[in-house]
Amino acid sequence: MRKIIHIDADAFYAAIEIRDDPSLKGKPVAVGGTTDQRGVIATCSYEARTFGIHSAMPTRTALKLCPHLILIKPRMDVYRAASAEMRRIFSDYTSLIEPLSLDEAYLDVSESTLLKGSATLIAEEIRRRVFAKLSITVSAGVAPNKMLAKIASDWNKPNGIFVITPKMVDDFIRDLPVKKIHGVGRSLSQKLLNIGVERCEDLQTIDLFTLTQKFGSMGPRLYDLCRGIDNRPVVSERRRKSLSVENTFSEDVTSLDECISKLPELIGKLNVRLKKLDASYIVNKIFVKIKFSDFTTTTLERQGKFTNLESYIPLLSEAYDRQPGKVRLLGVGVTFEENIDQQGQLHLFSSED
Ligand code: DCP
Ligand code: MG
Repeated sequence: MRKIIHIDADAFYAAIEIRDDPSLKGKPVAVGGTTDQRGVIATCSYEARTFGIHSAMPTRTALKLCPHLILIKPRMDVYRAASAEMRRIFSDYTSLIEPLSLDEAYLDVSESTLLKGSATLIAEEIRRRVFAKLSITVSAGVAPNKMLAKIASDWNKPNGIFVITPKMVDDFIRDLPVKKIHGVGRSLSQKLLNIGVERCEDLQTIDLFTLTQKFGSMGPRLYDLCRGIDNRPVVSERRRKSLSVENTFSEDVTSLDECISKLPELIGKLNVRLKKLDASYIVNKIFVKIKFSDFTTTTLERQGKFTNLESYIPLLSEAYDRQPGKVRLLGVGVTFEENIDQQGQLHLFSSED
């Protein structure tokens, strides 16, 4: 039997904004784009939610529902930093962490011996530590699998915890509306309603064969989920070894100069993506990739840490000279230092050195 924790921060972007400007506390606050840019709401405080405002709603609509809504532009860098802090706390309990978004992650703590091996105590401690360190609240769900843990973290949101013990699973799942199952969206839940299925208990009466006939590959999955069975493992994010951006041109590029003129945009995109990674990623090589019109591909890499035009032009020139002619695709990228652990410590030497 596994022990899975699902953590989800409450009104994440908005909570960070309120933390950094306490005068916003208790007010309807939304983070999102302005109306003139056809903006949408990324998220909003629970006060704003009482007006019917929610994520992905056009800002224009939100302001109609609540004219005194305080609208704040997103500060992704700050949210990203907060997310990294949270993950650092999680990593004290397990290395099996599967982030779903900046504010959400599954933790498999089955093997943990901390806090007497109690997943509930671990989840409580994580909630306390996140609040102490970041001054935001997170909700937690504890259950024997991912599906149930995710449902559980939503159960007592905001600032809540809910534990589904193995013994509770059968009773809990029976009453659960099928639309609460991850992957059962509006259209599927309508289809299920059309055949008289509203709760998991109703779904349990349909046999595997019929479910597969009606819902294809989703059938067997539904058969399991409505019984509270979900064997998906928690998969930790593999560390990136490299990062690149490339562009396939609508028309072949015919000279080196023209290739060089395409570089600034590519490098710009690369740098935007690099900024999104946490500080533990250290560039050690840069590379270019060229696909020629005959589909042969060449890449050329060089030691270096600067991702600017001056660094890429000589590389590109050299790679282009291998087969001067028409170019279909151009890419620029970097590889990262690999001897770095999750905490961002550089291990160039083993402990004996
Ligand atoms: N987000 C976004 N656009 C969306 C949904 C979410 O930009 N359509 C961002 C803003 C959220 C963050 O992702 O703060 C996390 O998403 P959640 O769905 O977890 O929503 P919140 O954390 O804001 O609220 P809660 O989890 O309390 O419901
Ligand atoms: Mg959240």
